[in-house]
Amino acid sequence: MSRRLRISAAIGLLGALLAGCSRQPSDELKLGSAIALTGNASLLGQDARTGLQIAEQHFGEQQPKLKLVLEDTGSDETSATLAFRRLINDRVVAILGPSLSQQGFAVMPMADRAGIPVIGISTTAPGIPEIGRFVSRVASPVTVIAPRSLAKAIELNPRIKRVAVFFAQDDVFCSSESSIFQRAIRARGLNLVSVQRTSISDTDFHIPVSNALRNRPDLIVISALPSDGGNLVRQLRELGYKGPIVAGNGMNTPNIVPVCQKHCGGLLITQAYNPALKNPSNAALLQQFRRGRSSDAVPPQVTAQAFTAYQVVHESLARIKANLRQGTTLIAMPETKLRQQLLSTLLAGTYQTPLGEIRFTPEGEVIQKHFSVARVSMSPDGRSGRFVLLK
Ligand code: 1QQ
Repeated sequence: MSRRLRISAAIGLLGALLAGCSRQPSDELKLGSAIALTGNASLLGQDARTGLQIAEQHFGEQQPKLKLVLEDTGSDETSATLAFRRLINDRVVAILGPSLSQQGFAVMPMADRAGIPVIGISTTAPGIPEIGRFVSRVASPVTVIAPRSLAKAIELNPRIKRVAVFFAQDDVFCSSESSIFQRAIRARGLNLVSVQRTSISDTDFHIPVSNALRNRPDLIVISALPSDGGNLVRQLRELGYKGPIVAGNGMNTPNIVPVCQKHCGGLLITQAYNPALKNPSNAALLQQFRRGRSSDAVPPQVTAQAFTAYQVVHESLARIKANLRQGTTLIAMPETKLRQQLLSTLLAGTYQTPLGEIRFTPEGEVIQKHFSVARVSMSPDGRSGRFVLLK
């Protein structure tokens, strides 16, 4: 053996001995994420990708190291199925996503059957955590979210009596959100004057808008996805509606701004994320998000939820790793055992995240404390908008 080889072998041995004595050997695991990067829902999926990439940078050098494997679910169930199949075949330790509940009901059972923890980033429809033992979410359910924006609209406009509702009937989340809105409208003694069924692929809303406006509503409540919802808002204003509009969670992204432009101004949308929150995770999210943007840029809700989903998996794996016998690794654990331990550790933990403190019910439902309602405020030229949180 040459002198150089002998020296590097000795250094290697010394390194291994030191690692064995003083700290656990390093681990690198694959973390899957399947989100909508194409199609209507990609306006939401882009926000998720930003949050995942920021989390990957932030947690990147901390053990265990997670390599993010990102797959595009498109905006339909078939593409989501292919994305989930690729991640399952890739033997990822967990899956974050998908973007829509409509896709979640189709693909989360696949991860559940494979025994892979799947954590919903933005899937808020009722029934998601109940899909199976391995299914949880960091997105608070629409039952908690929807009534808040309605309450705010009434607080701001106490004379509201007549409400018209629009919902995309071909998306399970939009239908269930609308049922919740409609129940809350009736429970407040308001008059539901019109219910208009639309589609997530609609671009022309002249007929449903005219039908609704004939009933002289003084509030309009929309459950739609970003591009159909944005077009609907624009056409409501173009056809003369001047009253308040409540938009549901499917339109909760600044990416609606290029669609409804100046007409987005005034929309009321409940937020599960408050950028003013002070904790280290949110500070990290804000700092990375603002790189290359303005110093007061605000991450969208889905960006914060995606960061949070990554964080809870990373912290849970770090906890499991800290309890391993000296010298052993997560990658050496049987895959099934590691995934089961990840699930039980994840559900047992409490996390300080950009969404505030969160934890989970035994069924995998997120428990989150704070919410607010934002009003969209547009620049005079209608080119840019901000989600301003109301008191
Ligand atoms: C769901 C949702 C999305 C429309 C918002 C990201 O909440 O499908 O459950």
